[in-house]
Amino acid sequence: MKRTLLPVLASLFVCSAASVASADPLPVAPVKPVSPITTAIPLPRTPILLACPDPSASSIDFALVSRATRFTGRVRVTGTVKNVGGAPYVSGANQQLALLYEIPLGGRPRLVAQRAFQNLAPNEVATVTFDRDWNASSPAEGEFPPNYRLVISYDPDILLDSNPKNDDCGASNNTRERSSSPVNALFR
Ligand SMILES: [Ca+2]
Ligand SMILES: [Ca+2]
Repeated sequence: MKRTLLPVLASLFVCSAASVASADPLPVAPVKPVSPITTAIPLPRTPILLACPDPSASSIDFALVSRATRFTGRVRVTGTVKNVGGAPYVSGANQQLALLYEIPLGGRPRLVAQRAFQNLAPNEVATVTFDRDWNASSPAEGEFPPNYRLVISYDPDILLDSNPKNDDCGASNNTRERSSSPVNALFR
């Protein structure tokens, strides 16, 4: 009797030991204190605006003016010049132009529209538009749509005219080019 009882008691002890072990709460890892970030320099919320006039070729947009068939219609290309500087742009009437070029794939730029602009307050815009027929199933428009280029053109003497209020302080943003492939998406 004693011989058969011992293994049963031993197994009971093992079971109870295991159940006690599993009921133990998991060890909690000590939480490391988060060190405060003292070296990071806070970024400015808005880009630094220079207190000077800066007309820029800010965008080229496409819109469907009217639709004739499934794949054809009339399209408007709009180039937007915006004074992104922190000071007003104040100039003479004929000293600056917004030029819009169409550039076929592998071809030469062709001036398709121009617009004289004059004074621009900060964030004020001037636009130049060009309307044309479009065939989204053609090779020249559907398959290989042209690029459009917006250029701000100044009177060559603009820096010598004794008027600092028309001296563009950012020359790198005076040209923008964009593919017209989004036009074909307007027909889908
Ligand atoms: Ca000037
Ligand atoms: Ca500029």
